[in-house]
Amino acid sequence: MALKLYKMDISPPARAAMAICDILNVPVEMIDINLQKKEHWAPEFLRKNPLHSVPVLEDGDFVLHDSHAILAYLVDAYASNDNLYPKNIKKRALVNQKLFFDNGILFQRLRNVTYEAFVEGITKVPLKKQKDIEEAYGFLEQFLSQTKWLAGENMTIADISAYAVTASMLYIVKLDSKKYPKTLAWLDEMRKQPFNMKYSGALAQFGNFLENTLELEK
Ligand SMILES: N[C@@H](CCC(=O)N[C@@H](CS)C(=O)NCC(=O)O)C(=O)O
Repeated sequence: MALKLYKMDISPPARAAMAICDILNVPVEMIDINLQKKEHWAPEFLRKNPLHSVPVLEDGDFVLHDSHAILAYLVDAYASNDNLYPKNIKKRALVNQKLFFDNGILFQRLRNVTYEAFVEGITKVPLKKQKDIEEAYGFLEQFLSQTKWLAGENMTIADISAYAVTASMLYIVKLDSKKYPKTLAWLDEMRKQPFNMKYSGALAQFGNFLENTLELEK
């Protein structure tokens, strides 16, 4: 039975979930949830995810929300090897660490700006929120100065998650290539991956919305 993925293309966590489906080449039915039309507040969607967020995965009667949990589950369940989410407990711990970093820090700093703009129509972005994003670039630069990819010498699901978020953040705060050369090189590498190229249109659409809507405090 095909998997079902409830998603919205411009959502970074949803794009990460879509990317892993492509990488693993699993049959999946993609179902659009339009946040601006408040489809995520429909009772049948809230039964799948009380947190009213995309993405949500259904694998038969197993329902899973949160992109990080979805990426980890899909690799465990459907990948032919463990490269993207190593079974070795120390390697896996480092991937988990960066997934939690993405969920707790990177994504929250993006969401602090985008949720207000997209859902509540608040378009002014105070300096503090811009500085928080800049600080997040600094964290990425430190990680990527230690290893080529976020969790070691191979690409993992942590890179897929963090790229989806960071690529969107760039439309709010530009990345200074002199200050963040490792992050720039990582972004270039990620951008070239076929699973990201496929969604570059959705990313650009989100970026246009941000660039045309946000008013950055100087
Ligand atoms: N930690 C969650 C975050 C998901 C999330 O917040 N998605 C946003 C779209 S980018 C959403 O659906 N927001 C609607 C809402 O929170 O009501 C994940 O990784 O899946």
